[in-house]
Amino acid sequence: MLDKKLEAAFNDQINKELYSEYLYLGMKAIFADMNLPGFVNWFDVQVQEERAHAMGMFDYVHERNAQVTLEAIAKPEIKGSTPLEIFEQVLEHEEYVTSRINALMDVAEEVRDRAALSFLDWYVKEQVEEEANVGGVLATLKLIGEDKKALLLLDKDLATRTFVAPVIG
Ligand code: OFO
Repeated sequence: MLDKKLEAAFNDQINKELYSEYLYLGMKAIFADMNLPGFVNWFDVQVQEERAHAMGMFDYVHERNAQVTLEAIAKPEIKGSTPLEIFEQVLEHEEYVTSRINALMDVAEEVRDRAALSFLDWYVKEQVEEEANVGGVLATLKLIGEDKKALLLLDKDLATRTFVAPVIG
């Protein structure tokens, strides 16, 4: 059983993970329009990761004999149009998600749910990786500037990213 306040916080985070999936799907479409298949691949992996993050919580809520309540997923708001601007938004978004995972941990702490805290540790570590991964691409994009050849080299590099289904919890 989950405390009702914690159950609501988990449901809110499931919605945010699904929004992340939708946001990255929107970004994938922009890179497809730019003819940058490596970036498309990078976002495709990101989309799958976000779905896995949402499903990890979805399954956990059920495992705790609590209820999943799905809400509407907001329209993704993509602010920029260049690779650099889009990755600035991705980093900003991941920092926001980190803050939400921390807020979820705060609720688990408040209701003294040690099992949930232990489960959420995985997400805390995952957010460190997410921010590092995005920050790496962003740093490279800043170095590249207007150099189109260098952008195509980065695109080739991003084409090698693969999705590995995470073992959550
Ligand atoms: Fe689910 O980590 Fe990104 O948003």
